[in-house]
Amino acid sequence: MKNDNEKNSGQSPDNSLELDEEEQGISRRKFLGTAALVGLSGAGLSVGLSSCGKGEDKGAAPAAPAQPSAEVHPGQLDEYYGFWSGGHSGEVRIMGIPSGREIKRVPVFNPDAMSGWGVTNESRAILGTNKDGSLRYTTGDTHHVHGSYKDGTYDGKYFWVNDKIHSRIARMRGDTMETDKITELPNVQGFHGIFPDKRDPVKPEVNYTTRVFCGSEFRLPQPNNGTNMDDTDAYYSLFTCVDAETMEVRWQCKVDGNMDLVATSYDGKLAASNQYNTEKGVVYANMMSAERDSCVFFNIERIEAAVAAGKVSKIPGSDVPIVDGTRAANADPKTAVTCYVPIPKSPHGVNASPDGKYFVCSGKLSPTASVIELERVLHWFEGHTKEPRDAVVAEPEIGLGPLHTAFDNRGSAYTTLFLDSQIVKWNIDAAIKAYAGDKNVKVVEDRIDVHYQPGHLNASMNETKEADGKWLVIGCKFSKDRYLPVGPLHPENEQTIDISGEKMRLVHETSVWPEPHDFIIVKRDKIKTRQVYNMDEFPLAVKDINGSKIERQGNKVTIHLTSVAPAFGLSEFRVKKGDEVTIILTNHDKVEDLGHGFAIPKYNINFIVNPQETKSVTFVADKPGVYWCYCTHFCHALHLEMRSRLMVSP
Ligand code: K7E
Ligand code: CUA
Repeated sequence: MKNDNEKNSGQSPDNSLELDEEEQGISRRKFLGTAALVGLSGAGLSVGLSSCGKGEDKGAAPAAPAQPSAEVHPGQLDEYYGFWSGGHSGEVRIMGIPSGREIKRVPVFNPDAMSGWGVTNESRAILGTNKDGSLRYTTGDTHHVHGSYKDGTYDGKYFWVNDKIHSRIARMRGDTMETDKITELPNVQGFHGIFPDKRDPVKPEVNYTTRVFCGSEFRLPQPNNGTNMDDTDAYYSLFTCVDAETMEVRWQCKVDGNMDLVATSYDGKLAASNQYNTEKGVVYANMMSAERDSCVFFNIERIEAAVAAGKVSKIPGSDVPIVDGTRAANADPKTAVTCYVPIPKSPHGVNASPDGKYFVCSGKLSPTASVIELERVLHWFEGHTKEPRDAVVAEPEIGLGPLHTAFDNRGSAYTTLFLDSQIVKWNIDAAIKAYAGDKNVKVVEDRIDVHYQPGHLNASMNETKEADGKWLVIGCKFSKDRYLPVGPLHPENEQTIDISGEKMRLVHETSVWPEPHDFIIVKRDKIKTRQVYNMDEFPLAVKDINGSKIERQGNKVTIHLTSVAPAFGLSEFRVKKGDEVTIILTNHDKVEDLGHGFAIPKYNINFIVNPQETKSVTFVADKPGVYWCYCTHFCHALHLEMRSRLMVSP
């Protein structure tokens, strides 16, 4: 283990013994810069795939005392929960960090045969169904998971995740780690960035999350009904505010450009989204012509005042109040609801520093990271500064293809360099001094190769005031040669870096199935889960342990069923062909992890019930014969005997 650590010990590629790392970084950048940027405009972001990270790790960092290890021994628990998006799997995954062990896959937008998500009546009601009873959507695309806040840090109550494909926001409960609500956002496509607010901007007592903000990438004609598709200049996108508790849409704000990621300030006053394609292009080439795009800031208090005053419009077919946040409508800072801060070329990612002072926004076609001082954005809104660009207080050159930035608790930022296949560690204060003209500061503190093409990264407790600067996990988009080949599609690679010292140290990697985008790393004591449900939470519960029975009303049959290992409350039940059958199953077992499954062959039914949980399914008994309903979840020595016989007479 130690040898491995040393081998991958975070030295930058070192072909010359004399150059210091800063100089190397720059020469490497200059060398690659022209070619890579030319490549970008032609062949897309895949340039550099074959040239990166070939055995360049040489030498070891000076041995620091008691270096943290990512190894978690058998029987030991991880120190952090990691909440991972699952990309086009439509799910959320929970990992132990630093070990990288996958602990749970939470079905969100994806039907799931184990839990019965999309099968049970309860989950289908959350997912949404069509008039014919079919699921409204069976696909999803999750990118960003974020947790609810209290006092500037995670409170473990809720987690939200976006669905980019159908513009839905889902909420997962922190105590059961199951999805409990899904809302489809109206009037938008390409819902990508998502971030909860951290407190209310005007009510000091509300020091916790009450809103979730959603950016949308794609501009659309409105109303989007096929009558106005050719006037692409009139397309626009909307920033959406969702109520954290009710999950209802509160308001939307019309903006220019495509919105990407979202960040929120610790005082609740500002939310922001980085933007690309401020050119309003509808084809690729036109989307990257401008030298600068923006990071658009939303003044939450002013938007909500406009909503309260009725200064809103509506799109036919939708009741959501819309505030005008376009540039043209917000030229006067004193009344503006939005502020467009110019940022070099197609930024991807905006992240809030844990000291509450800055947002960092990186231009993926520019080798820079822009540091925006929030105080100065507020000054602009008050009319004290003239240009939104005055809010930029640093813009260091850090490397090629900068995407996302994470932070430690010592003033350093860590940015993924997609094209360089590196993580760069840089100092925020030094960058600000350098921008102000100080030539003697060293901005870049360290670089490390990662494998390969990193997208998101996140540090432990990073997006809170309790950022602890211990672990940094990198979501590498390509694993290439790091795992046994498994056919055309390789896994992706999550690499763990120890950031507790001056030098970054790569200590661990684990494969993940495509495609996680973003993740958060939450100290385990922030999360309070429960393992046993309360039967009273379920209105349909069959509470009497001897209460299993069959009820018939016309051709509607309800089977009230209990489970106690290793038996269901009824060993058989008879219905007639054509009956609409509802099975309500309450698990009376109370022992932690003692769940049962319930599967009906040929009827496409499969779900589990956790201890003290109730679930129901409804189906039409259209196939006569005997069907053995069996327990799918190993529960008891006599688990195979745990069955009930469904008999459908012709
Ligand atoms: Cu893949 Cu946050 Cu959707 Cu960046 S996003 S990499
Ligand atoms: Cu009950 Cu297996």
